[in-house]
Amino acid sequence: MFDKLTERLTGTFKKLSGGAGLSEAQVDEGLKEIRRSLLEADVHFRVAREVCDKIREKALGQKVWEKLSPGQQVVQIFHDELVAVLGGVDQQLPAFAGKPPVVVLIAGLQGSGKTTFSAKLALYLTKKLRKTVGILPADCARPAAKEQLLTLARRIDVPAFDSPIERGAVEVARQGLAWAQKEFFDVLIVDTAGRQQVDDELMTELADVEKILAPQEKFLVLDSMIGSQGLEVARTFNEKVRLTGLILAKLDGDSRGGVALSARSVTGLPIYFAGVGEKPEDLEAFHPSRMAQRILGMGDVMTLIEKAKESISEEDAMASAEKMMGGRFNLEDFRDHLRRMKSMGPLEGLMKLIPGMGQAMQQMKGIDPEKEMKRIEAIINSMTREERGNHGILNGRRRERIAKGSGTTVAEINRFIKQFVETQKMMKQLTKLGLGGKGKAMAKMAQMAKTMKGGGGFPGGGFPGGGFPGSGG
Ligand SMILES: Nc1nc2c(ncn2[C@@H]2O[C@H](COP(=O)(O)OP(=O)(O)OP(=O)(O)O)[C@@H](O)[C@H]2O)c(=O)[nH]1
Ligand SMILES: [Mg+2]
Repeated sequence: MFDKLTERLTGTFKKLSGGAGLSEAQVDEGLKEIRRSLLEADVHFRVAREVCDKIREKALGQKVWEKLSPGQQVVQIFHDELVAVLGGVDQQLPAFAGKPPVVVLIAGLQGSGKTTFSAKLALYLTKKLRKTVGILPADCARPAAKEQLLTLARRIDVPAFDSPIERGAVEVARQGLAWAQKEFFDVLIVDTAGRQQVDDELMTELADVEKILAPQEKFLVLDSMIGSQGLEVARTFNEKVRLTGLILAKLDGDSRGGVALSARSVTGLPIYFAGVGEKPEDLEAFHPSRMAQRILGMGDVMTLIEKAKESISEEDAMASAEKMMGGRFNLEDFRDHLRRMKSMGPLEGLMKLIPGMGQAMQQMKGIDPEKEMKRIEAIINSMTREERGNHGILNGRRRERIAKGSGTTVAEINRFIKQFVETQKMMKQLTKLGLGGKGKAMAKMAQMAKTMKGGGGFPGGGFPGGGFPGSGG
């Protein structure tokens, strides 16, 4: 049911995971998306704002982005925030213990899933908690309601009271309680009537029934599909009968999940159970952390972030490598290549992802690849398009102009062009050598980089974002 939300957030975090550090503006950009996703999932606007404010506070407060990438950190913070919104890590189910019979009142709007949940809870209490349970049909508004519950009770083999529904809910409550006491049930589950919407008659009846039964637990069943107006329902019921917990029915449907996220936060009530089907067995304890992970698609988001990073860099690396391999690249290609690399984040981390690069990097110690890249880009930027396409036309006058434009010297330009030409040549030779697969080619290139170190070569030329050891000095 959270598919849509998960999809949106995955996209957002994928975007966030691109850079190395996260600026305040980027955090805000990401949060805008998160907020939009939440609102689209029918999360109450106030809850969405609160969640985002908290994430922002935590994300910006955390200055050191060391172990996790920024995207991952935001995911982590968001995850923790979701868990908190959904009830916290330590949420526990009620024990249903106390002076018997412990009465559990089930309330909610029409069709929300009260009767179904009554049977589900009865099955849970008898099977899981080994309690003796009685079911009291107290929905006197609809004659068929009692029959529905009696049928369910028979199916799960739990005793149910033959309520005199024609005498009204108050009388049913009185007789039902006496029955439960006589039978020594540990728990009495009371299914009540629903309404199209919260009205006074319903509330008065509920209050009267409550007075007689003095229920230990008062659960409100919320249809997960209802959207954020479900919150109004929860609030009103809570005002009248002071609920003790929420149940989310139909969580198996394709609702957008807003109720799950908002209900707890707005009412302050714990969500205890989730209905995940029509059968009495289809009940789950509500786990905030599991739900948060489900919303986030946590595992998936994490691996996606990693995958995205790796596949982008490797694919790019391969594409460039292929071009380089034939020596079919000009200065324009070269600059595009540099730009693409720069937009992908920290060079060092990126280079480590490329097979064979780790070693080559060892050889480049002492050279700041970022700085080097900037310098080279400045040089290429100062060329005309024609020059970038054909370096052969770079005569003395042109070189002088380029040096001025890029804040370098003619000697530097000369050195750079020489290295560029050598790299082209080298790449052509490599191709002639007929290196096998791409991976092998990369390894070979890394090795070349090593041997060329200090020889005025251009070892980084063929590598994505590679440094240019010879060109700096
Ligand atoms: N898929 C799914 N269907 C459910 C779930 N809970 C209830 N339903 C279905 O929702 C419909 C209404 O459920 P009921 O339990 O009768 O709801 P109610 O609140 O007792 O309805 P009223 O007594 O008429 O107010 C039925 O068709 C149930 O089978 C659930 O968790 N998942
Ligand atoms: Mg019912």
